[in-house]
Amino acid sequence: MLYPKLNDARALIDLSGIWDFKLDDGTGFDSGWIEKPFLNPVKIAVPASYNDQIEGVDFRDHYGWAFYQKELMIPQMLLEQRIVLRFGAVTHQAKVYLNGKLLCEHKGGFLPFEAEINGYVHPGKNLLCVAVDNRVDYSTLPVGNEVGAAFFGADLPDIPSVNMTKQKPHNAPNFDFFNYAGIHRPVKMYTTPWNYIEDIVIVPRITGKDAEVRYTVSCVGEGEAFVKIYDEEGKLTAEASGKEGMLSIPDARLWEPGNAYLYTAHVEFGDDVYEEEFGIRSVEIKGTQFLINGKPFYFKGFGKHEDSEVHGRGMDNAMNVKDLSLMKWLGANSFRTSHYPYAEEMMNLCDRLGIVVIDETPAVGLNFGWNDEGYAKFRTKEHHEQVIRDLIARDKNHPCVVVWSIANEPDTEKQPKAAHDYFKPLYDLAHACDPQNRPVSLVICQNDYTRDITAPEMDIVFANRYYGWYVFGGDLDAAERAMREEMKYWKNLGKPWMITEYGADTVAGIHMATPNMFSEEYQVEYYKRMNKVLDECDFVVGEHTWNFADFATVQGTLRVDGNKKGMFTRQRRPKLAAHYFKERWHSIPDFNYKTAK
Ligand code: BDP
Repeated sequence: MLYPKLNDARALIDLSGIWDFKLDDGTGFDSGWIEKPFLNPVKIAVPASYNDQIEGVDFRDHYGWAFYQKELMIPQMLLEQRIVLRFGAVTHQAKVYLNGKLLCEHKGGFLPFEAEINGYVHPGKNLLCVAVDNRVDYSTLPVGNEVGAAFFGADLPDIPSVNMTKQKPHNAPNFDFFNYAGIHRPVKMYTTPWNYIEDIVIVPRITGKDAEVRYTVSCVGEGEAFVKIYDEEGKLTAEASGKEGMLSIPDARLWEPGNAYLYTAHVEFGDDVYEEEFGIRSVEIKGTQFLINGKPFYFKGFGKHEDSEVHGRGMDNAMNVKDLSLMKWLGANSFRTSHYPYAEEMMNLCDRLGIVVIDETPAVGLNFGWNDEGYAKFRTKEHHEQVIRDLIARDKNHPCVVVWSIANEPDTEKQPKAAHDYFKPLYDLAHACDPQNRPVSLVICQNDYTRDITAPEMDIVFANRYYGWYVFGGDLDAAERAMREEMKYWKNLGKPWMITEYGADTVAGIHMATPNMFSEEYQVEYYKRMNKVLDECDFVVGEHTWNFADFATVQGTLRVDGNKKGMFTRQRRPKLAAHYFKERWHSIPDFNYKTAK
């Protein structure tokens, strides 16, 4: 899916701003909320989560539908073209109405969707209404526990005062981040000519000093397609006609981590024009190495979240720029979009700044928790297939993306065969969808790894490990021994292995000469011990700490004002560990770290 752009052929209108808003009271769909402007609406900013913008538990912990409205002015001249309304992401489910009529519906809170609106609007004032559902359950990604009051209560002794049927229906996320909701990413209206470019696929291949670029342009309507490739100085380097073909780029400049170079494919089709940026780089796995442009790459960076005060999970360009700037400051070169696809604006920035991305689907929470029915309970398969298709369709041309992560911490141990039957087809699907055929993996959790038959079949092993925190918390000697012991097992697999999460909750400001858990010193000691083991293993191709910054979670006895495993506070102030990693990562090169030893 193309990112909306303003150009000679296309108009673009950003609908960000203050919208009208109402939480559903159970009557929203039946009492005309989608047809008539609200009386006394709440004013709310778009894009952003609604939860933290307005005070009160009702907003923060709302369960179910909420309604957004906006008056949509359509100038007559716009109607001469095809008009598309596009949402960057609405979390988790959306129904969009124009002048009371259902325009489109979308399931999944982290990927874009769009619809042509010409048949739904008239010149002048129109009413746009977006209904948003934040409920998570066994059919959604991320997964929520189905804590119907009766279900939860069923396990409890029959004591009237603690009977859980007293609880209001609420979300019970099976994941460790706050279930923010709302119109999270920009809403845009753009136009195209009636015959238009629908999609562009670019597959570069390095051939010695030169490169070949295979392209496909999908178009709607009649016409001929032309493609011109420009370099960063605006010099024409190759051109071709036809909807698919191969272009040769002599003396190609490569896209490299930390040293990005972007070409522009200028595509014309009839009256339509679109410019897609792309990079020339290769990604390949050879033995235990992860190669970018033929050289062994070492991932230094983070698992992240899209999370900040007030905005919640709302797209925040300033925060994205800041986070990448802090990564450069630290000498990091990469991150994983844990635990859902990030905003397109962030992906564009990573292309431009040469930051390497592991691109993850929203499949988190596919583990059994306290309820042991296993895989049979999940109703996610079709939706999971859909998010893999849509994620790859959105991000396929990004040079920054080097691996697809199809899930975070599913249970691959208690029912190894059921897990394999669920994930192997999804792994195959991801490969089949990606024109660049990047490596595919999933992220495994701390468990009896010897029982797992799924991870060993992935192209690279991604493992989250918490020795020294959830396992052997406070005992770093035991933690180091356990980690070293486990690595012997993985060494035999003969595949590249990367730690995708490791960390210790750390409350900024707690200092100790003899480090205890939660102190800044413990976080540093913990990382030193783990890194010692990682450095001993030549098949380890990267270290992503958990997490880049402290982030909001559901309330609970394990979380003091959120998850505190950040290397930065939620306000992006560095903890002691940031200074330790700054030194470490600036001394680890992006390429040949292990091979040079
Ligand atoms: C891992 C999860 C991550 C959590 C982290 C933690 O992948 O989402 O936030 O543990 O507990 O299991 O901090």
